Amino acid sequence: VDVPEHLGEADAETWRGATAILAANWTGTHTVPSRTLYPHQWSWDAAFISIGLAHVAPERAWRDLRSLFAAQWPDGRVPHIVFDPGVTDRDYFPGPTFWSGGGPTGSDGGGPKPDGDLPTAGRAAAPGGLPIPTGRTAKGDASTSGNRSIGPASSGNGAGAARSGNGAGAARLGSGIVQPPVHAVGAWEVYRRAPDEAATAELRWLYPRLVAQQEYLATARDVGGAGLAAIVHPWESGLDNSPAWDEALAGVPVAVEVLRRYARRDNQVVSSDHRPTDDDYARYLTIALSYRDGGYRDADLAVRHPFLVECPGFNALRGAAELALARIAEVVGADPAPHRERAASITRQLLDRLFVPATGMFHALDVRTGLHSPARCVNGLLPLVLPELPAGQVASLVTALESARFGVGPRMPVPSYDRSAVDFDPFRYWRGPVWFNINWLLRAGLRTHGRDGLADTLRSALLDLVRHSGYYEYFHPDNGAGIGSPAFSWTAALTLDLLA
Ligand code: 9YW
Repeated sequence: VDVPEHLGEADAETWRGATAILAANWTGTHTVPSRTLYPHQWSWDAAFISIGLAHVAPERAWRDLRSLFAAQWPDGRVPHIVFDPGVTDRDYFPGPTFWSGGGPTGSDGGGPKPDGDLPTAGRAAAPGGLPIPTGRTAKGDASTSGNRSIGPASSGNGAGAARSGNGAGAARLGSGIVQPPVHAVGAWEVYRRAPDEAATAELRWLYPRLVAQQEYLATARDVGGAGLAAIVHPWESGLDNSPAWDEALAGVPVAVEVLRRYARRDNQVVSSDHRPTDDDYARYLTIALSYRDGGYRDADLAVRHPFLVECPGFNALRGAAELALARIAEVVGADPAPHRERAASITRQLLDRLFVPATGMFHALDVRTGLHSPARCVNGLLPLVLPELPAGQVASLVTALESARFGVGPRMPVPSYDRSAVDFDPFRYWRGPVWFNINWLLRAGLRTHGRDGLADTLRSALLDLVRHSGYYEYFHPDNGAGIGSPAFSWTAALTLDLLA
């Protein structure tokens, strides 16, 4: 392992540890977030992972991004999970059978029924994961692994699967929902570390795909009509069980039979105290089934879908992606201006629609009710990544970051939720714990706005966490103890970036 010369022995050890985790989680075509918990490829994880791989194995960074985008749908959406064909719904639920329209997993602990038992009426059975713009469909590939492919119902040419045609490997299927589009930021970070010919060729391949990803979000997902993208599932935010979704979720009926039909698996691998409650999990499945059984169509979402929310984090990252695309456009000979304009307009809409002066933060907006979530969540601080955020809002976000609610201290990074909230929960995922990727973004935002002192404090606090606890998935917000997966890819990757 090549360790940067400026690192002392302790940091060199941290560097080697992080590099080893990324090597262990590399499958040959992509990096899994965690060998034990998340055995497929996750969308926004891939972007953060590429930022770390840029320092130790840029060819793997590009390969990771290619693997993900090889599963892009013809409409531009990038699946939030791209499945490993060797892993079934028994190993991770909801897996390929669920997302491709498969039926209940029964009460036997979560395995999919044989393909022949799956209901087909009214289900989408169209090709998913076609690479754009030059993709081909490999008919029949999907059925050999017992999975049905998914995709926009309108395509209608039968089963198919992603066939990359670019060396990304065998056919892989994806889910039908998305995650925050941080990939242009990732691609730009990888490129700028080593802007050689090979990297330029990678940018050329990715650019039209990244643009299509952004276009999908800007058009099909503009349910509110103001230029902000709506998420159709809490999982699309990346902050799965954040209190930001509580009000919108409360409007979704709890269909207990859903839980009986589909056995959870997440709370069998991880302590159930850390995971969403059964009621919320039933709602997650109900929302996913609504979207899936509507063929993943986005038309008329406003009248038929039970969860539609404008997330400040998701939209801020869309804006950051446009700015990264402007830089990429300059390298590949495209026009950067439309990307800058889009970023400016996203910034304006965020201010208009999601900033709540009374709290001095951004809040999620329920498109169905027109109401803001009252919760102060860390996604409400993420617009700090936007360079055109006006000084007044920057100042109020920094005030929140320095307040007792989020308190960046010399020893502790930013928690996922307001520490003073009555339902702040130090163990339950996005309802309190500290997450590395969010803090990495906040640090970048602080630097963008010239708040270098606070940015440095945050960096030291993050590095202290991994030095003392290891490369965990998330961390206890009071004592810094590691929780979840102990060998988590984005924690390792972003540690490399902080050290480099
Ligand atoms: C799950 C993979 C994913 C992240 C999400 C995080 C978690 C998956 O893990 O969700 O099964 O709950 O919430 O942001 O991409 O690391």
